[in-house]
Amino acid sequence: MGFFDKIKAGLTKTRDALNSTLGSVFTGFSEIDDDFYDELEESLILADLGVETSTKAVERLRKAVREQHLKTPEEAKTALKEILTDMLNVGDTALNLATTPSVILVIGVNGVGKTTTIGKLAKQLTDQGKKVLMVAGDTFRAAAADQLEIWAGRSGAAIVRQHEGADPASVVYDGIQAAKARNVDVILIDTAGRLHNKTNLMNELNKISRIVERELPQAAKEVLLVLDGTTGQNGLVQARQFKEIAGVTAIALTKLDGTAKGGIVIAVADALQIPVKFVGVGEQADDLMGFVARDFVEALI
Ligand SMILES: Nc1nc2c(ncn2[C@@H]2O[C@H](COP(=O)(O)OP(=O)(O)O)[C@@H](O)[C@H]2O)c(=O)[nH]1
Ligand SMILES: [Mg+2]
Repeated sequence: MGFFDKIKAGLTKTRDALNSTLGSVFTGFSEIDDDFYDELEESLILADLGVETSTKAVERLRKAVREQHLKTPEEAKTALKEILTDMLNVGDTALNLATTPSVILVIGVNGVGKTTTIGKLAKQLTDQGKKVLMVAGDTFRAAAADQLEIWAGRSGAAIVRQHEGADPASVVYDGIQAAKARNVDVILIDTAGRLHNKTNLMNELNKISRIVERELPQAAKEVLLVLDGTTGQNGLVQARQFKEIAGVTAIALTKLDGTAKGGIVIAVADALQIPVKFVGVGEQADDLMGFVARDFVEALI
């Protein structure tokens, strides 16, 4: 299955939901009037674009309709797709892997899909011929490292782990030394996500960042925030907190296959102005997809 078909399949629930609301807006109105805009805004909010982003999108559509003299809802639909695509384009969607090694620190709340996303990334990167090392920085539960171990088996990526309860920063230190010794291309760092204690989490992430900065000052670094797409606007609240504490450079939205609220992707990109670089649409390695704004919007509407 190509990218477009796959993202389309992954977004089935969202598209079905949108079709029943948006679809009737675009076919139910013969002209573009205030009622049209009101119903449009309501269906965007229902798809979880959030009030702020939905309002902004509709404002921009009003402007486009005025300036481009659009007459029919069908023309407005095309313009809306352009606007949503543009709102999603907030930066480079490719990972910055410019140096050897480069570092991807993966953060996010418990259960959102961090470890799975790392495993999928490890598989994809090794398939591209890159040498990958995963660091089991979630030392809170041994199961997290075991889970990475399974992905190491699948992908041929190396893994560095310590005992349960070990200091995550020390595991990261070990991982970096191993990566240097073995000429690794990409270091993927897993972390625990216990957001219930913000200060602890902030200290832990700061400590990890300091080690990375000290040991690899020249390396290309990404801080990849993983968000669970099924949590809707809650994900946005989490994202704001992580943005504040960890200098997020990229976002992965997982579990879009399990939600009718895939519009959250647009809300997140727009509200945070951080590029969504990946979307997860299932549990297999190739279910993590590099993000293409235009294809996403086409698959959505
Ligand atoms: N359907 C689906 N499940 C996913 C996706 N990403 C992760 N999961 C599942 O979500 C659960 C939690 O994932 P995990 O990686 O352990 O989360 P972590 O606590 O953030 O490390 C696991 O059962 C994963 O298989 C996805 O894109 N789609
Ligand atoms: Mg995990």
